[in-house]
Amino acid sequence: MVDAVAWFTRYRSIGCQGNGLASLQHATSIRYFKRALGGSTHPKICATPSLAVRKTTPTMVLTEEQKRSFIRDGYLVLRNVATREMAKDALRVVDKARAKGAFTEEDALPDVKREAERAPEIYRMMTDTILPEACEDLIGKGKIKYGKNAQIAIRPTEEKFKEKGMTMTENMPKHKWHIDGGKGKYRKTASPFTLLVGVALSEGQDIEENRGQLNVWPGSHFKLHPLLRERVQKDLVTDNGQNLFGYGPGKPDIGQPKRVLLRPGDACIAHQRLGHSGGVNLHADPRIQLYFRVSHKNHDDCLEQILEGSSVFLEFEGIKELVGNL
Ligand SMILES: O=C(O)CCC(=O)C(=O)O
Repeated sequence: MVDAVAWFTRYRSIGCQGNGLASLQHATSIRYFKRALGGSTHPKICATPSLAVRKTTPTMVLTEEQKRSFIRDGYLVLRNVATREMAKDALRVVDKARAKGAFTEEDALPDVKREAERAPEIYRMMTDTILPEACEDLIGKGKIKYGKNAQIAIRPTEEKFKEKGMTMTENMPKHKWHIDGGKGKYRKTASPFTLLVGVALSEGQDIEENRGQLNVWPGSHFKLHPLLRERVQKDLVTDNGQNLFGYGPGKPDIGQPKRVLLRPGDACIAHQRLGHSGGVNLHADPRIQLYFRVSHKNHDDCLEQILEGSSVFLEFEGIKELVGNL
């Protein structure tokens, strides 16, 4: 019964940032209801400890308003995709790995880190939520595939910024954004995946202060897509593929950053071409977040086309009517 109450509470609270009840969706409610009654609603996950192809369902979780805001801003916040309990379980896995020394700057224990990133408590923060359906709503039903692993992203307190006099509320420098690169063929085409999906684990990120939140540059996907094409064509992507526009202040001006305010179990889905960054953390506690990378299942076959194609939404079959000629 307690579970059924918890289900009802979640059923009511899944929604877009600033629009708590907007996406009350039948299919989502059925999923949680079945889970509350003890029925298995878990996606089919292979025995391998990495993110595996998930059985897709013919459901729709995003409202038209949410899809339109994703098109406009390049990102979308979804509240309560995972329960607090799921987030706490995942956090325990991270804490254990940290206690063993993983996630130090030197990455002294990569195996411990890898093991943590493959733990079921971690990847179910993606697979056992509405996030796969939300990604399918954008990319197309039955059209998504996952990157190999989850990423555990930790942002410890950054004393050096405090020493430099940065205040709790001032914006991070406007050029401190990046978009993710990749290696090999992904480096050459600047398109390692289609969507970046972040799920918050640590508390305190819902406050408008520098607490290490993900920062996004809303709308920058429109500007960066053609600029990136130009860079690739001129062979200007010269760093190690992690940051396609380099790091200095000579980068294109894409406006001001916005902190993405999340509570544990909330998620943010961002277009791969959106300028983003982990924010400065001036708070006493480390910021802990998960990232999953999702692609259109034919992503590798259309890398050239993505680069040449005029639309930044080429792979977004689920919203093509709303995208129109953008
Ligand atoms: O730590 C964060 O929130 C940002 C992570 C990030 O920018 C990335 O993984 O590309």
